[in-house]
Amino acid sequence: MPDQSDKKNTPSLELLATLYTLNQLESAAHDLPQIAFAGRSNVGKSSLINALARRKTLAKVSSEPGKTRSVNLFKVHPDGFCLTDLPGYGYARRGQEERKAWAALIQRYLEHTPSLRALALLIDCRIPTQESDRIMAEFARARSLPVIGVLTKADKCRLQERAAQAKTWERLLGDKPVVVSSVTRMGLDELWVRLREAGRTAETPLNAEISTGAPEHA
Ligand SMILES: Nc1nc2c(ncn2[C@@H]2O[C@H](COP(=O)(O)OP(=O)(O)OP(=O)(O)O)[C@@H](O)[C@H]2O)c(=O)[nH]1
Ligand SMILES: [Mg+2]
Repeated sequence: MPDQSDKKNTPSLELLATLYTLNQLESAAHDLPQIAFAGRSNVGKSSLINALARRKTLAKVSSEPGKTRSVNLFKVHPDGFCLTDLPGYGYARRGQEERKAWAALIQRYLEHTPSLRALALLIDCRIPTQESDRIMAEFARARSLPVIGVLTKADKCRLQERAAQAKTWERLLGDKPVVVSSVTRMGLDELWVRLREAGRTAETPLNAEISTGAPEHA
């Protein structure tokens, strides 16, 4: 049972918008900085958002892949940036038309959200690297979008397996992934630190000049 001080230090999340269509995406025009949670269907994106918020039903979760069908923006308090829960990619059993519509929604979101500051790329620690994950990592690299690698479902994975996956992803992303479990809460504090750092960079360009320590002119 987490103690009260832990709860006080954990930011809270508020559902800000649920967007189903390209039109809604365009008209929403949210200019708050955003960190998108991307990953294959069933990797645990929505569960991780719930675990980060210490809430059970904030984001919709299902054991059946393809649960999240919309782009969902959760505002982080008190920081002011958003975590964006995306539909998962790579779910073969959906109809082709539906998969195309989702892919278009995800792509449009990623390509046309100027306030997107980073991508949290979620990878199931039990599943070998998939082409779709590599494509997503390459997409971010090509746009100089920072990627926070997140290995999910650590509770289901042996230590050795996790370490091997972490190495592979460190090579691909150039940075160590955070290993998490939404069940045991492993790695969540570390992930919050990484997310808050990435969310904060949104504010640095303006302030950076001011906080360099350069002497002021009278
Ligand atoms: N054991 C374990 N199960 C998890 C964990 N995270 C998620 N799950 C389970 O994995 C399944 C899928 O979780 P979701 O959070 O809905 O996955 P998602 O990535 O949002 O899936 P889509 O919305 O379909 O893209 C659910 O049955 C969750 O309970 C975890 O850390 N450990
Ligand atoms: Mg989901």
